[in-house]
Amino acid sequence: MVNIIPNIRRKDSEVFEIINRELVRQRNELNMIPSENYCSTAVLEAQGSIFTNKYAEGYPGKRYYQGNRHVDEIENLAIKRAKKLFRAEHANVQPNSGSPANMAVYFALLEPGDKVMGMELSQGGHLTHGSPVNFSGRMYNFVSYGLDKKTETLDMDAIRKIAQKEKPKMIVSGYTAYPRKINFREFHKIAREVGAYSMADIAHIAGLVAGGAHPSPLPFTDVVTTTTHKTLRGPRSAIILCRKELAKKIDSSVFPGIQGGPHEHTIAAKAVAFGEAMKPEFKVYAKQIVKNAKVLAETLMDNGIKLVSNGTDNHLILIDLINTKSVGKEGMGKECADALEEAGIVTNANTIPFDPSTPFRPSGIRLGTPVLTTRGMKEPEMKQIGEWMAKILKNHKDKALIKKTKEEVLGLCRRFVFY
Ligand code: DSN
Repeated sequence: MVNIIPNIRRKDSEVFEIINRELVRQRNELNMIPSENYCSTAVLEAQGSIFTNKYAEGYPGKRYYQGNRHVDEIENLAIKRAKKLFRAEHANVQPNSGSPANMAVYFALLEPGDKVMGMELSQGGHLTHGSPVNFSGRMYNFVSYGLDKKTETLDMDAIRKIAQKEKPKMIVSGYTAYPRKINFREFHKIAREVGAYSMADIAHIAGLVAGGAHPSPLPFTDVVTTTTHKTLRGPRSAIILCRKELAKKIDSSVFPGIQGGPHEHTIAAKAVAFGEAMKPEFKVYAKQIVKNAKVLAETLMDNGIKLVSNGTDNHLILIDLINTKSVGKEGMGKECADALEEAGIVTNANTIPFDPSTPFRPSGIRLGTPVLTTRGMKEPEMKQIGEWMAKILKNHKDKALIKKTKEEVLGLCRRFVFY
């Protein structure tokens, strides 16, 4: 890894040292943030490529600058691969990130003030799914749906009733903290019944969808957005997939509606990542992410840790610290995540459904297995990690235990070197 940045090393030791410290951190800690991944060095090389030098406002064959013949080749390749990978009629590979991708969809298909249905942020939605502090909640009239209080899972009958009553113009599915399967077909059916567009934001599970480890919302859902750097293991970016008849609206919403010059170096990296995700070994990877998450979830539960919905079907686990006996208090997410980090286990504090505390002091911890699986870890390692985590959560002030665990974590990390 160090070898692929020889020029930074030679020419800017200050920046090199910082990158190197981050490399050591990524190597020596167990990164369990479910929205992160370690992309391949091929993806890194493409993102660091000379395509960063080129302005290419417009789309392949219709650019506002000269000199774009190779840019067109790379963007067309990314589009072709995205469409094939996700069985989509149309792909726009220009969105720079997840939020602008969602913004482009809303701008394309809605008018300010239109009614939209999305999952409440505190129950697993996303800022761009109607949070009042986000442009989405300020520009559109979002009506929220949540989870069933008892099962902590989506109740499609309750969602249908809200849709029938509210008659939204769009229904958004896809979440950032939901550990269970999503019934995209039913979401699309409900949307059709009430005359709404169906939109799925599959950022978290895109890699599972591509690898056949989660049912796909395509080809039937009207519009699908996803970031490319989570389970999909590509560069930090996003894409929009949609039906042919919406293509023109979506494209002009991305450019010139929202963005200027597309980041063609990142588009090159997306093409590389889509190529990787088409390989048979990616299917094995996606399935292993889920197997790992299930074993980790079982181990945590066997060791007295309460999980939202009592388990997982995907890459993600949400710990409910209020109903974990040894913690048993609201607002403990940050304190417990800090203790885990001190031991080299990196997760993030998160709200749990119906959290009585605030998003700033949430009562849960969100974690996942994409990075650990990328590093080659399997079921035995998940058991070990689950036991370490449970011990720390039960004794999060025990500095001696944290120190000892950190050494054990380092030993495990050294056995599974990725970069
Ligand atoms: N920040 C992402 C996540 O962590 O889930 C969502 O955008």
